[in-house]
Amino acid sequence: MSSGRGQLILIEGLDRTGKSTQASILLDKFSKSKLLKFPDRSTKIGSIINEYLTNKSFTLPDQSAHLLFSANRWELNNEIIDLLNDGYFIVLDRYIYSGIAYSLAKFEYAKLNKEGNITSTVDKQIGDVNWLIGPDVGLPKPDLTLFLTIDLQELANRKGWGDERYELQEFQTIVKKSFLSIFELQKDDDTIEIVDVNNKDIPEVTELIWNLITKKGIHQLTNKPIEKVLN
Ligand code: NYM
Ligand code: MG
Repeated sequence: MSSGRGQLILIEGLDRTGKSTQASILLDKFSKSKLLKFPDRSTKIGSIINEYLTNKSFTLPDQSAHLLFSANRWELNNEIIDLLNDGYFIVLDRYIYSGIAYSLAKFEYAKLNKEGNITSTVDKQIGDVNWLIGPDVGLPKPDLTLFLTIDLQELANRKGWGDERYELQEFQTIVKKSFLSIFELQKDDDTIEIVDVNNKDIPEVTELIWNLITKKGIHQLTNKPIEKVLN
């Protein structure tokens, strides 16, 4: 019988790229698995985040909003560690890279002086990747991160955006650039994989993802220690 801990698999991407669909398909491939979605709106901090995302007249400094998303991850820190040690495979639907990418995108977006209640400030912290990663340092680091990427044209053809804060085509264009610039900075990190989902249906994307997972041995229990996010 094999022993060891389960692994932490993160699916990242823009809104409407199929993250949640793929995350739930992936869960069924493991006998012990758990889905965690960030932001987790069910916690105390999550309920403030939900208010921020859904109520455009509820404003917060961008620094505060950023720290709340990180604080929400810390609310689940012990649960993640315990589940992994208990042999669960955890699939994360968004996590630390969404945290950096969406905040960083606000900095660029604010420079365009657009309406739309996306952002409240253009303070330099929000454009500083080192500041942005700071509060997440020490959280469990995913064993594998899959970034689902898509052409913005194809994304625009998918059925409508919701009307939460951030769900604007023009903003998502900038978020995509932010994600790619963050992954460029991490290009020597072999736990990060960019998955091109253009012109692919759901089973094709699942196959791509599953091939990556098995090739890297992420589908098996492991004895490696749980890594931590570093800056
Ligand atoms: N989001 C998500 C952030 O801005 N920072 C974060 O740290 C995380 C985890 O929340 N537009 C944003 C991205 C999304 C929004 O997420 C709500 P979802 O997956 O649509 O519920
Ligand atoms: Mg959304």
